[in-house]
Amino acid sequence: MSETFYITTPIYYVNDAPHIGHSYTTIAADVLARYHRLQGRDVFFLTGTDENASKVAAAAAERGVEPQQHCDEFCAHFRSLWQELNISNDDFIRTTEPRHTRRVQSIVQQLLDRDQIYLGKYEGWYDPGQEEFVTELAAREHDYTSAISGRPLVRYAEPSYFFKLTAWTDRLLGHIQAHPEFIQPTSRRNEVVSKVTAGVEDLCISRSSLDWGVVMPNDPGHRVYVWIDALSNYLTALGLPEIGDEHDGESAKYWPADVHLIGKDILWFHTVYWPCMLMALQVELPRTVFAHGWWTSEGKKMSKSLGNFISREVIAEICRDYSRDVFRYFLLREVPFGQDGDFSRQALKTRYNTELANDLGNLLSRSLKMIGLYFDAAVPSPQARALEGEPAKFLAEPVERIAAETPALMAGCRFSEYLRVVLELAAATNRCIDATGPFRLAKDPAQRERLGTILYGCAEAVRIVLSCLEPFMPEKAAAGLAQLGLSGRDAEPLRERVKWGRLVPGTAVAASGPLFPRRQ
Ligand code: ME8
Repeated sequence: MSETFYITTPIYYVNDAPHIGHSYTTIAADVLARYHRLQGRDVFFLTGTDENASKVAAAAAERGVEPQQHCDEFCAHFRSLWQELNISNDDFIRTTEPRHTRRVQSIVQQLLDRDQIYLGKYEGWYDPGQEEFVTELAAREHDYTSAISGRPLVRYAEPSYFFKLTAWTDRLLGHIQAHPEFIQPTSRRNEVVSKVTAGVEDLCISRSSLDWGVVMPNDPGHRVYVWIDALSNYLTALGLPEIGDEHDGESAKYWPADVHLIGKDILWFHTVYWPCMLMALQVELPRTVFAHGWWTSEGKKMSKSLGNFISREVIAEICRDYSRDVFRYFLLREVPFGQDGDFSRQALKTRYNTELANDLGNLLSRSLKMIGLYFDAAVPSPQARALEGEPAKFLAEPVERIAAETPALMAGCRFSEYLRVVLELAAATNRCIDATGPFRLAKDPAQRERLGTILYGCAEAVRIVLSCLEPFMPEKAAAGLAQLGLSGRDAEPLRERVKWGRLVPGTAVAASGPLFPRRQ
C-alpha cells in the first residue's frame, strides 16, 4: 500500500466571492497534492466552503435571499474558480451538508460526554468579520475595532456553552515543543507559544441569539460556534467520527492530516482551538499547520474602492492573458511562502519574461530547433547516457541539486526556492549552449559526436526541468514534454524521473511554437 498524504485548505466563507487570497492557498495546496501524487503517494486533497457563519446569514439577508440559496450561489463561484485554476481536489465539503452537520453534532456530543463543555455566560467583544471572540485587552489595543478589517467590534452578552480550553494548553505547549514541524514557519510558532503562555480563557462554543448554524445536540436553543463547526470539516470529510451513515470512515485512512495550509490570520484557530479539541476527543493531531502571508496589490492593501482588488474576474483576465499555469507559477515563485508579498502587473511581466520566456521557453525552442536541423528531429545519441563529458561541466551540479534538495524544499513548502533550484538547470543549460556553440560545431563533421552529446544534454535537461514543474504548471509542462516527444504520462515517481539519462535517443521531437511567447 502506498503512503498516504492528506492536505487541506481552509474552507472559505461564502459571504462573498473568491479572490486572490483564496486562490493562493488553494493553488499552493494543489501544487503539494500534485507533487505527492507524482511521487506515487495516495493523496487526499480537501477544500470546501464554510457556510454556517453569521456573516454568511447577514450577507444573505442583505441580498434578500434565504441563507441556503445564498450559500448555493456563492459556493458555485468557488467551485468554478477551482476548475478554472485546474485545482485537483479529491473532495469538496460544504458545512451545510448533512454528512458534516451530523458529525459536528456528534463531535460536540462527545465533548459533552467527556465533561469538556459547561454552560456559562459570554459577555464581551466579537469580531463579526473574523467570527472571533476578542478579549478586553485585545479589543482595547485596537481601539475596539477589528485587528484585521478595522471595522468596529460588537459587544454582546448571552448564555453560552464553553469548551474547557484551559485544561489543554499545557499539553498543547508540550506538543509544540516536542514537534517543531507542527507550526510553520518558525516565526508563527513563536507567536503562538508566546500568546498561549501569556494565558488563554475557556472558549465560548455556542450562540443563543442566532438562527443559522448547526444546532447544539443537547440544547436546541443554541447554535454551535462557527469555528468549532468549521475546523471539524477536516475530520468530517473523511467520514469521521462514525455516526452510522453511508459516509462512515470512508476516507479514515488519511487521518492525521499531513498539512493544513492556512493564511496567517487564522493561525490561532488552527494551532490552539483545533489541537485542543482533538486532544479532548483523543484524536491524533495533524502533523503540520503552515501559515502563509498575505498579498497586497500594486503596493496597497487590496480594496474594491481603491480599484486594486484582485477579484475572480481579474484572475480570469490574467489567466486569459498569460495562461492559468503562469498565474499559478507567479504566485508561488514571487514570494517565499510564509511571507507577505505584493502582486503587481509589472512584477508578473518581468518574472514571466525573464524566467519563463527567456530562460526556459527559449531553451526549449533553441534545443528543438537544433535537434531538428542537425539530427532530423530525433534526440541524438550522447557519447554516454551517464552525465559525463562537456554537458557535465555545466549541468552536473544543478542536476545533482535538484535530486538532493527539492524533496526537502517541498516538504518545507519552500515553493519559490524549489522553483529557483529547478530553473537554475535551465539557466545552466543555456550557458552550456552559449559556451559550446553547437551551431558552429554543426559545420564540422568531425564534431558530430560532440554535438550530439551536447544536444542530448539540452533535451535531457529540459525534460528534467519540465518534469519538476509539473505540479506548478501541469499544462505547460505537458505541452513542453510533448514537444520533446514525451506525450504519455510517465508512471515512474518524480524522484526517478529527475535522474539523468532517461530520455531515449532516437525519440522524435516535434517543435510546435514557443511555450512562453515573450511579452512586450
Ligand atoms: O477564514 N492574501 O475563511 P476566509 C493572502 N472560513 N491570503 C488571503 C488574503 C490575502 N490578501 N485574504 C484572505 C476563513 N486570505 C474561514 C476558514 S477553516 C476551518 C475556516 C486567506 O474565506 C486567509 O488568510 O475568510 C484565509 O486563509 C483564507 O483566505 C480564507 O479566508
